[in-house]
Amino acid sequence: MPAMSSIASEANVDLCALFQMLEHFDFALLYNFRDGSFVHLIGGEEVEVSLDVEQCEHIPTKSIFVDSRTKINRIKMPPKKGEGPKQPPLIGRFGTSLKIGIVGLPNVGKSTFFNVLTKSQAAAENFPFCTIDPNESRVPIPDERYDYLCTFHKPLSKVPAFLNVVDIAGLVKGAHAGQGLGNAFLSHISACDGIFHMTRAFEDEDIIHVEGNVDPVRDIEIIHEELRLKDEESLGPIIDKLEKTAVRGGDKKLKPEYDIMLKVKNWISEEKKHVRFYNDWNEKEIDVLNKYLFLTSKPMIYLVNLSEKDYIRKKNKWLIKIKEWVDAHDPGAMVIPVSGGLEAKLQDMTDEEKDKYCEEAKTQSVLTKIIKTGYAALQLEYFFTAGPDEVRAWTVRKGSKAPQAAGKIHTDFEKGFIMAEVMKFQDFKEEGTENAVKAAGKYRQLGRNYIVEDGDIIFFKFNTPNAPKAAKK
Ligand SMILES: Nc1nc2c(ncn2[C@@H]2O[C@H](COP(=O)(O)OP(=O)(O)OP(=O)(O)O)[C@@H](O)[C@H]2O)c(=O)[nH]1
Ligand SMILES: [Mg+2]
Repeated sequence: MPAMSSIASEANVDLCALFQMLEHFDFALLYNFRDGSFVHLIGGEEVEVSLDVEQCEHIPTKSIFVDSRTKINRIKMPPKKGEGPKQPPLIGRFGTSLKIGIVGLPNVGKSTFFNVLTKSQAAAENFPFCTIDPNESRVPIPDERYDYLCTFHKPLSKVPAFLNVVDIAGLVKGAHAGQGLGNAFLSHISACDGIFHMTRAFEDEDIIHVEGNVDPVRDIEIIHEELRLKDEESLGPIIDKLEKTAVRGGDKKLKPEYDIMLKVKNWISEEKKHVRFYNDWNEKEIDVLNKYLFLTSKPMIYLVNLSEKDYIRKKNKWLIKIKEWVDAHDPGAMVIPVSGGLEAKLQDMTDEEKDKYCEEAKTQSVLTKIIKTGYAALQLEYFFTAGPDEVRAWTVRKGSKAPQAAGKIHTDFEKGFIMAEVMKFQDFKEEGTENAVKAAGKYRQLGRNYIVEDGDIIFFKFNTPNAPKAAKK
């Protein structure tokens, strides 16, 4: 791995000028086109040489070309707590039983990935359209806090949080018009709330590629276009119907909805964009979008399927191209490199074998990160109830208030809500016991406006006659 200076000098870049330029950046990443490697530069001074494709997902939009071979991408530092960018608008079904679908061209490794993710046995063979009916399974969310609580309480019953994942048939060009599995496929995506978009960046002549060669950027565009065209098609009858009632029928109540749908139509059909690319939908617009649940409004996470070798060495010529494409078209979306082959291999090993293999290859599985990212993309989080009877994670929508969270356990908890007694996991771990947390003044009694935070350990107090006993701790 060459030092930053050698890359820069190879590229005939004036180092002083380069550093001056970097002073404006928090953190930068220098990309060498010749070997596809990365170099990190921090604050324009310290040079930390490391190669880390995982960082790809943090690279936002702005890029500066230094010359034809070398390029600097600006990287924003992770936002400080409380001052992060505002969350993208939440468009989608309300509820907590949400699912995320694995979408992509046929034969790119979706079922292989689904199997390792969910420890399932869905058919994954080397021919397009191996999957026809969707396979659905749920994956427990790995969480050290949950593990700690289980070890601490040794409860009779343990219930972690789950991510529901659906393995969907491959999509080909023309699917919106019925090609391949066409509309059936698209309706399976429709039933999902988020998308793991899997692309193939591994070369293997034995594995059939429906487009003839490996080109994940082209493949991403094919999928995007199919989803967009399907939304365009769905829009037609919606607008016709609204026009009939709201415009010609004079139903004034529906006029705002009609106007909103015209705006959506313009965005999808004229601008040729996905619904979620527009960040400024207002509340009324979101209400309408939530009614129709367009395919292109679903949050998308890009999974780049690499060969084991590329994944381990963290290099692949497509990664930066994919990242650039995503930044330009779907800003803010995550790109996560994965190797279905490696993950499948690791899964067949014992824990010791796995540790040894990963240590020797200097690599690690990325499944946990993918699961957590998928869950967060659905804007879900969980709180815990914990005690000797049960340790349990309860899924809620981000931003839920205490009574709503209580309602997840039992509707009576919500109706008769008195207060939430809340411990932060970190306090519990540091203090050692609930009593110690209380003694340290960190056990809080909070009212109905308290917004539950991920990982809170909560005991609800409520008063409803004839209700079951309070949530067990
Ligand atoms: N070399 C290599 N082959 C892979 C990898 N992942 C999957 N494959 C192979 O690619 C073929 C297709 O894999 P599947 O998981 O069935 O692909 P799919 O995307 O579900 O395909 P459809 O259901 O037909 O859309 C199988 O022969 C897999 O063994 C990988 O990371 N590397
Ligand atoms: Mg499949």
